[in-house]
Amino acid sequence: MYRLYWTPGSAAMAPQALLIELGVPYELQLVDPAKGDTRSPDYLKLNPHARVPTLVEGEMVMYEAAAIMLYLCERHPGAELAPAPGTFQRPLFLQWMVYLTNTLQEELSRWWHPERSVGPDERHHKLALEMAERNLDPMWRFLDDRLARHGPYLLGDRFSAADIYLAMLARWSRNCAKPAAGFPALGRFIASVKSRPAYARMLEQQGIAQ
Ligand SMILES: N[C@@H](CCC(=O)N[C@@H](CS)C(=O)NCC(=O)O)C(=O)O
Repeated sequence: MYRLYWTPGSAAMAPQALLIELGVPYELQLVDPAKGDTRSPDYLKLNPHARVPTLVEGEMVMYEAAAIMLYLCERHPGAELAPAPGTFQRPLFLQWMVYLTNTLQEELSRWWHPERSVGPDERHHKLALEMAERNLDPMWRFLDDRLARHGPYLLGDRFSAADIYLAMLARWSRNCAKPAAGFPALGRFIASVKSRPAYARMLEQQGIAQ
């Protein structure tokens, strides 16, 4: 039995959708950073960074959404949500997972939290947001082009956990001047992932309408 600590709309979205895709037993534990849940002594023992998600399985405790995705795919190879080690598409899968978490997610985090880049003075936040948008634009263009030429998924015809991750990150851009959903191939991709029963169920569990 897995236990996933989550908060709505957070980086827990992708691991949560993956647990449902895998069809494995899991329970969800809601933690609300706004109420200080992530700073409670008990939660800090699980995740010293006071962030979500955190995955617990018996004695095993881990955080970092992308690492959780990789671990779950490894634990349940039969679901084929990641190419197996040694297969042709494995390097590409790893490339996408790391690109998404290390590059796209980081820039989106800068958009959501300008104070972490330029400090608490709100006069500087506009510039930080503009910089993040400027950096995000070529990333969305690149992904849109990739999906248009080699899609419909990041691994071509093969759906994988990386697609779940990208759909989550795409949602985080919904309030940007140029949201991911506005790019044609990305828009089709997002609609396709959202139409999967597991992803739709995750959105329902999180109380997210779109
Ligand atoms: N790199 C981490 C980032 C986790 C993260 O920043 N989570 C956010 C929600 S998306 C969070 O817990 N924020 C609460 C806070 O900063 O207090 C991951 O991908 O798991």
